[in-house]
Amino acid sequence: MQERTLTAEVAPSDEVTIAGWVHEIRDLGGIAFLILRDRSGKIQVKFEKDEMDDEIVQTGLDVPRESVISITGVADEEPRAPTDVEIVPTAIEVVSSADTELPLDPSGKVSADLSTRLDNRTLDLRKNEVKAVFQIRSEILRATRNAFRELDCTEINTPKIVATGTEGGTELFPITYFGEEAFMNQSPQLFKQLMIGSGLERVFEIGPIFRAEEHNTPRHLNEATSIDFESAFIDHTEAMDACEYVVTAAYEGVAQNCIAELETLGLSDEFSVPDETFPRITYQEAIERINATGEVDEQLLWGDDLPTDGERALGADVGSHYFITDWPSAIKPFYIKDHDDDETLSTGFDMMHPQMELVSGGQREHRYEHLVDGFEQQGLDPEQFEYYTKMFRYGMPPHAGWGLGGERLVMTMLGLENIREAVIFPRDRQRLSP
Ligand code: AMO
Repeated sequence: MQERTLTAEVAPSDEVTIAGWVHEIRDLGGIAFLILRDRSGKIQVKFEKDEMDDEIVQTGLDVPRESVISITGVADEEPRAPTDVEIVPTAIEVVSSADTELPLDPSGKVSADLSTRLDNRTLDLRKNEVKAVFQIRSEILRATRNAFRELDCTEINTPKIVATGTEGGTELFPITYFGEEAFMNQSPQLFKQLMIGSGLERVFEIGPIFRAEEHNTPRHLNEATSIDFESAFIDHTEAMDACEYVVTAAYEGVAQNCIAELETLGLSDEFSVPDETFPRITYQEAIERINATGEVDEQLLWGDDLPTDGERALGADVGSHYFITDWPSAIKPFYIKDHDDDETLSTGFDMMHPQMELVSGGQREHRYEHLVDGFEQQGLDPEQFEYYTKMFRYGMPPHAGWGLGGERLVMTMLGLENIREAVIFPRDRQRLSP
């Protein structure tokens, strides 16, 4: 490819070739301006009609908006230009012409509904405020990975095509695998636990999870990104410490490295990194506080799941990220260990943003007999999970961990109204393409 200078790097008196999208053309009569956009920003290109080659002027002013063009020219200082420099072209090439009618206006002057935007994500991402969300998402993943490394974790990748599910039998997507029934994995849960016995001891994974749930809500996806952590020789309280550390590191990364993006989203003033210690309240206290808010139709009883309106009422009451601990064992999965001194009480925890659940985790059942009993109690056939349970007979240390919803982290951090805004190509009840 011909050498290309990014618009942000163009300095006065440089002779450069720039390439990107036609953002805008302003024809003022004798003089016209084309604004060219690339990943670094925008630059003004000046056409003085009487003093320039007709063909260059014609090409530059006739090219449809959003076409990809390449321009060679000399940069001049120009205080009236948006970046204080403008290019006077000596050559112009239309690299890829855009249709004159676009399904979505990338300048954002004409607004589009979410469905049209998702159908045309390529054009939608040309808007700065949409691009900013995904640049921040990228930073969140970088900062998260970095935090896990600081915690001495090894990054792993586990299979997404599996023979059995773990998070409740009804939420699996079945597929055909060489004539046999298989499923898209709901969680790396069992695999990350298997790595605890391997000697890696501390692992993390950032990858897709597939949930066939019927929910069609602003905070559920059928394909989501799970940020999973698992560590040997820690209990549930230390797993919560690690959770606080990773989530605050994600906020810190964004605060430090996404200043322009936060500004684009109008969040510069209100963005703040949460305090690293999140309040830890028990499930018992949670239901009492929810009941006291009067926001739920029926008073919650021990053993009830927390309804969405209850979670919201409690979140408003607490006002920051917080944990709910000590859940009734009966409503936590088989792989979560009960308290040693009270088998009705689980070591499972949830980490909540005031608006919704972000994380589930707990200390794991590492004692073989208890684990097998747990499968049976949950109506799962332990034989189907033999590949997992048998490793608990060959030296499995106590361990704990958690799973964090990547999109929910992005959504709550940026105050997005719909989780689909935090995924480039969301999968939901209505959407299988693009
Ligand atoms: P859980 O099922 O609670 O736990 O999932 C963990 C976190 O993942 C996110 N999440 C989702 N986000 C968007 N759409 C969905 N359909 C969806 N489902 C889950 C949430 C949730 O808190 N194996 C355990 C974790 C563990 O114990 O380590 C698990 O999967 O933010």
